[in-house]
Amino acid sequence: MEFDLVVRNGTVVTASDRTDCDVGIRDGKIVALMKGLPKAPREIDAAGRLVLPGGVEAHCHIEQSSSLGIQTSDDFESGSISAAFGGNTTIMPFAAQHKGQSLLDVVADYEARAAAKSVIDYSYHLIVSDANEDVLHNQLPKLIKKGLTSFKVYTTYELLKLDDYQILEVLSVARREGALVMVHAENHDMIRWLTKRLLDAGHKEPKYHGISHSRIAEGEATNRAISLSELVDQPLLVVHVSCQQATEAIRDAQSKGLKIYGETCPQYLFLTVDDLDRQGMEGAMFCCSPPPRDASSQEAIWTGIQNGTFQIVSSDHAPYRFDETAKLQAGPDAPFNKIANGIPGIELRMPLLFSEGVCKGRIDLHRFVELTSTNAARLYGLFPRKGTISVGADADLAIWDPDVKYTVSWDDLHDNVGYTPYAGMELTGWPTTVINRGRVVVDQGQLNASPGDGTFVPREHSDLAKPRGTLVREVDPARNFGAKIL
Ligand code: DUC
Ligand code: ZN
Ligand code: ZN
Ligand code: ZN
Repeated sequence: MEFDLVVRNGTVVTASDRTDCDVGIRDGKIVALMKGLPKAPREIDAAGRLVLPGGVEAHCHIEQSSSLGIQTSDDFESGSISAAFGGNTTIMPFAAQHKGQSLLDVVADYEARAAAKSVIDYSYHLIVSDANEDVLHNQLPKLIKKGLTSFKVYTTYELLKLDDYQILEVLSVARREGALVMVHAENHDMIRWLTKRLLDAGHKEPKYHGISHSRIAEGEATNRAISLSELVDQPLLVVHVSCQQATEAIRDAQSKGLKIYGETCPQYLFLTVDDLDRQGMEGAMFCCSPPPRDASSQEAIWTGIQNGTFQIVSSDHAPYRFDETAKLQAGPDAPFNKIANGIPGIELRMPLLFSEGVCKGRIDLHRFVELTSTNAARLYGLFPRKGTISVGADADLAIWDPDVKYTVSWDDLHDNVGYTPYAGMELTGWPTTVINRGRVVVDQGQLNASPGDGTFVPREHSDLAKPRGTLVREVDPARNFGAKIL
């Protein structure tokens, strides 16, 4: 058998297996996994290194304009390059609808920009902010058929939020068409009420962002979103979970047998609200929603990672520069509620979890692979093409040096943000070679790909997004006097 590329002598680790073997690659696919493969035109010696599936970054905001019109600093070029250096081979940012826009136009616009610029493979989730009849019953079904099988809804942000009725409508479209709904769960009115009281009392510094976005608001909205999902019998993924209240709500739902999934992010493991309490406006660099919380929340999130409450760890990379173009757009002493919500992290997502999770013994390597690659591929309909190392899968590999030690500095990263919230952390382990569909995108600190080399990956319907088929009485014709609702 002939290969284009052989990765030799590494330890191949997937969510389920660990094998010392070579990886034979032809036409962008993995075609052989065994020791002693014949020589290929290109060879990579992975001795002493770990060969893992490339990361699937399933929550990032790239070349996106916020609901208030603030532009992220990373476009599909810098965003995908930064992702690749951090061990990712697929990114799934959002194609974000603003009210009044056609989702079809929104997707066409993102597709044109991503196709021209991304250096690695990509898909998108949709953000549905205008759940009108045409969007629900015409546009969404069309886009799902094109392989965009997931969408996010918001319970907060004036210009994005859907009400409960609209979320029920979105869930039932997802149920009929086979898509997965993701929810940003925070109680909008609690945040609004706290914000007004804080500002009226003169508390405007960035740290009060953390107070206004209460963990109780996150817990309430998470519970409510789960109830909506239960009523419709349609699975739901709660994204960027930051606190114990929401974690417990998800775990309780799971133990009742509901198909509720959870995602968390590095900012809830490694940052706290104290980071928002910095000199002057510097706390703005750490303002994201939900906000980083406290040490006991960090512990609750680690526990949720360890006990399986969370299926994925994503970056929620929402790159806003700390200058007048983004974080400080509303002025050098803007009140906390006028600061763009979001922090960067696409390149450090996996290195942080590898170092602080695997190297410190909190999770094993298989769990690391699941959380950063396999489960996202499964949830979002990319598996087994992505998310694992098996014959027939795309040759998407990240070859990790598990021993290299370094201090985090933004100068070493490849995004356009100008800072990293994780500066100064001492970490172990880095993905030194990254291969996407057989192309060596990154090797020993060098980028070997050009904008546009990445391709759009249509997604299948995910089994994990299928309804349970166990209907609550209210929607079950056998128990609701025969009324067919779903
Ligand atoms: N939600 C996100 O998903 N990302 C950044 C900010 C936000 O509120
Ligand atoms: Zn967002
Ligand atoms: Zn969100
Ligand atoms: Zn996000």
